[in-house]
Amino acid sequence: MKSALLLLIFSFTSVFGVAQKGNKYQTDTFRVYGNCGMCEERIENALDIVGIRSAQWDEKTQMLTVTFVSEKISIQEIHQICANIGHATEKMKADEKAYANLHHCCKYIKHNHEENQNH
Ligand SMILES: [Cu+2]
Repeated sequence: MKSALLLLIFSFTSVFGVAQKGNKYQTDTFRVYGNCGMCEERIENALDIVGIRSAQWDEKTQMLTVTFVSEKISIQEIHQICANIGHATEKMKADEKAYANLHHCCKYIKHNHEENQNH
């Protein structure tokens, strides 16, 4: 009888532990510079990784909403991933090479006078 009670307590605590583990999602919204649907695809695909539950980038507002497991990935790393693929964020500059390789419609930096009109 005593051991059955102990078992009951054990199973309760383990179920509670699992439930807690599954609830460590964190959501953040921040600006990621971009232009179009291609940018959206590029950003969301790059963030389709372990530790990130969902990533939604909005073309009109240029805001990224990301839900992630803070134990697996940090918000800094998420900014870094965007920067690495050529998309600057409100905290991080874009990788220059990656930016240079973006499709011309995705180049979000606007110059006062157009230097290259080759498209
Ligand atoms: Cu684009």
